[in-house]
Amino acid sequence: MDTERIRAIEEEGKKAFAEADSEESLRELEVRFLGRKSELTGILKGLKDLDAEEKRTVGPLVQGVRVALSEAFSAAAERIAREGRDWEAERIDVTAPGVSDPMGHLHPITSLIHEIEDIFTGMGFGIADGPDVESDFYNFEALNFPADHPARDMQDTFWVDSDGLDTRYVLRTHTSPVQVRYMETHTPPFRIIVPGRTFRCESTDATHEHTFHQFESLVVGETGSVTVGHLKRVAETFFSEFFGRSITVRLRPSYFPFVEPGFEFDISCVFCGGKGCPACKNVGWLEIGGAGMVQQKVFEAAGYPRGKYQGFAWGFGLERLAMMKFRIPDTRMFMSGDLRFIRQF
Ligand code: FA5
Repeated sequence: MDTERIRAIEEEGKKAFAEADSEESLRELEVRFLGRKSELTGILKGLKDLDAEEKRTVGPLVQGVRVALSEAFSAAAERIAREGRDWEAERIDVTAPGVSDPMGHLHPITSLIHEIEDIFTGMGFGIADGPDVESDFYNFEALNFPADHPARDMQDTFWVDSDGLDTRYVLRTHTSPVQVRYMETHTPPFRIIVPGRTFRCESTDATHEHTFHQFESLVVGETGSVTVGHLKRVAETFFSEFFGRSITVRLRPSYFPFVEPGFEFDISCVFCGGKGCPACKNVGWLEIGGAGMVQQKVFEAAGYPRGKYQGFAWGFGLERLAMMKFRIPDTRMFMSGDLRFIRQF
């Protein structure tokens, strides 16, 4: 075996790989020097026919050349890849300001619920909730709206198709049903708030939506321990903190079947402080929601003995409150899904 020839192949191959200047020519050289039909592979295949003495000298020599040529090939491939790169195009300006991904954020109503929950939990209130799809019993019956009672017309109702069910279901028209649900499983004294989504089947306008949010509050204790005075004081404390200014609450007699006495409650105008301005139509007060002392019939529906407990409840619309806080002219904006509106919060 011609060991000179083997060394010559090594020299030739190394030189050729070092001079290769394109991927294409490199591939051709790989076939020529390392391929299945290359001279070197031929020599490797012929090793088996050599005698033992020759095998010992030629074998390691051919293998060594093969390794050396493989390395020369890899080095050339790396060099060509490097030379072929457009460094200018790949330049990275490490001093350029970063581009941040767009981040979502909470809906203004959700943020408001969190804010209100913070204020109330600070006053020792717990937070309760109930289902959006509610039975007639909790939404009406247990709250002293008997079937066919005209008071049911106070709240235009979305009835859920309840064929085949043993009770009728509605999309809850207010958060008050949670009062009864909570009382069924808790014994006074307690104080809770109930933020939640509510639905009414009514024509929409700037102050009416079919889907909106209410905020219920319920405080119950032994008879004589919870009064209308507490209701007024808690409401004033909450609204003053919420609006960041001193707020007075005014109660006007009103009717809700589940409270007695019942009130509409207003707060002193958050814009003019009660002097009179366009926002409060010059009366100095803003209507907020309904309130009252819990009807004994509601306690009874929840399984409490008549006369043992006394409590107050109120419920108000969150969107209306948000409209005052952020000076939003139309309640329908909250549910519009319009990002131009949502992004302002
Ligand atoms: C009620 O829903 C009673 N459950 C409130 C209550 C609770 C009274 C506890 C006594 C004791 P009313 O139907 O007035 O009451 O609704 C309360 C508030 O929900 C309203 O003052 C208003 O702020 C808001 N609201 C009612 N309907 C809509 C509507 N369609 N769109 C937006 N807000 C509404």
